[in-house]
Amino acid sequence: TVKIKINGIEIETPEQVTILDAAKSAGIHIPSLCHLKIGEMDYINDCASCRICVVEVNGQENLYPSCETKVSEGMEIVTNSPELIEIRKSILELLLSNHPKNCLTCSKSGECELQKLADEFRIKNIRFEGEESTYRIDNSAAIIRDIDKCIMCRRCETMCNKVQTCYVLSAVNRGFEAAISPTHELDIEDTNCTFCGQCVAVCPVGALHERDYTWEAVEALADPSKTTVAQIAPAVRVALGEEFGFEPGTDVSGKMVNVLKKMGFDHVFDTNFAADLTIMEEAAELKTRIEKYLAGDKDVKLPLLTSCCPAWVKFIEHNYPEMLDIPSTAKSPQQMFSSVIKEIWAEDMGLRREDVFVISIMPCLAKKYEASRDEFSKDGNRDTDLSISTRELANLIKQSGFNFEVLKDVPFDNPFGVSSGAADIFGRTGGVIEAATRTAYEWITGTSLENVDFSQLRGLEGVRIAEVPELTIDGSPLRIGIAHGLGSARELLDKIRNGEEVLHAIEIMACKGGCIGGGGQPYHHGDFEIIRKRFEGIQAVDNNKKIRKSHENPYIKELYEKHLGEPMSHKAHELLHTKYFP
Ligand code: HC1
Ligand code: SF4
Repeated sequence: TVKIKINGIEIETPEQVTILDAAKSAGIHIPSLCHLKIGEMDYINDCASCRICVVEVNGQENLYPSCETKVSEGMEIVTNSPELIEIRKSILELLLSNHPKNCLTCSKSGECELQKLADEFRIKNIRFEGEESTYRIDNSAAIIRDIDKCIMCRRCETMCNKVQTCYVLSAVNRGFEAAISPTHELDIEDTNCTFCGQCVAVCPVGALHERDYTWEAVEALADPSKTTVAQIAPAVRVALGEEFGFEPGTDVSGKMVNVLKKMGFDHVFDTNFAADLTIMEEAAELKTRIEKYLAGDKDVKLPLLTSCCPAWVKFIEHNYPEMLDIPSTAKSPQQMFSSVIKEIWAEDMGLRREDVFVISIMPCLAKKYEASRDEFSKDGNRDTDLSISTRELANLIKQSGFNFEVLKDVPFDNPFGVSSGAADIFGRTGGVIEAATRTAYEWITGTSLENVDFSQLRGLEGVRIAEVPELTIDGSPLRIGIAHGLGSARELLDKIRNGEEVLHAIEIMACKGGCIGGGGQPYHHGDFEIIRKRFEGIQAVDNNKKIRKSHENPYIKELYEKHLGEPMSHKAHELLHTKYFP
């Protein structure tokens, strides 16, 4: 450790930490903007470009960016002199001089880190008036780039290239023309972007944001010719509350159902039901592949990859086209749900599919893109008509004027409102494969599984490999791989391709933490504790469920008895499986 002084206070701190980190652990706040460090995500944006965090060191005239200057023995640091405050104000004014002033109508208003600093430093006029750079708006089904608002902090670039290894965003042009953009200034839709939305999650301003469909939702709810159906993803329920003052991880399902009904949804169903359905198909597929493998079938493909994350699916389509025969062909729960609604439930209700309007509420931006894929529509009518994020739902609730905090709990509607705990954990990393293992164990061994908690599959390391000794294949335990974050996915896939790892099943989720850390969730502003609490919240929901195995969901059994026959039946294939495109 070294001894330093910050603003006259003596502090002992580990060597090799930055002044910013040393100050933070001593409870001293130094404002910063471009800097972001989320250790658990292996994410550090340390380009030191904004200079808001400069400090005085040992009385020198030169100022040092505290985000990249390391502490050393005896250092005397000042973080808050009148000169520093004036310099920070000037930097903010310079940034604002080339920034649109339409904060009131900006998608990030209220969450914008630049706006927050401008407020804290009481910027009331901008001394440096001049030209402003203008770019075209890049619109896609999921993400909008409004580069006029970009402050060149490079956070998105770091996220996309270093954490997600998608290499879509980088700096182009020079000087006043400089911008963060896809190469050749392509539209994001024409690149390898997976729409994971993680760049949006770290953008401090409104330069990157989701395509907002709240108005389309309002219109559908007001249209008397439409029967509106909501389906809500597992991870939404433990994060939505954050927008209304609840602790991260609080399960607000009951209030959410209540408010959606008050807002006019005719039916409020649970995507979790379809997560159970996904397990029926994926576990059956895993069992079949393992049986074929044991029978010596050389063509059988193992490991089986889970396929419910659309950003991950797009990633493998772009980057590993030769491996497209290993993902499960099961559609994601979002898409299974919408197929069942439009092709089975609508008929049972005496409705035409065009009369039913399905709105999915997802923690994810890639779900908007998934819903728009051609294979998920019939005669121009989409299976999932709209997909909105947790943030958009929070906005809709705020607009509706209902007092969310005090609403009573109301259960989901049936028949698609009951789910097992296995479905809840879909929302966190490792959950889909744990859910599949619970069911596959019983189907493969023919015995009942007493302890459903496969704790070896849990955790937050980017790549995890675990064995399930209870379930042996050819005398060796079932070997499972788990990756979250697309960079970790790449690491795992490379090992499989090189033959370094031999696994039976793999779960991949594009976002760190799984869907709980999705690009459509309330902003975490770099605080991974929030994601950890959502993780614990979702686990608690599973722990408290009476039914914790997907195949024990009584409504799932009924759906197979009445409509689908067996998992992997002809009908199940028609409605619940899909294809991938290189
Ligand atoms: Fe997910 Fe899924 S778990 S992909 O993370 O399989 O978005 O929550 O809805 O479809 O169920 C997301 C979450 C979600 C699907 C399910
Ligand atoms: Fe990169 Fe994901 Fe952003 Fe696309 S959505 S640009 S893949 S970080």
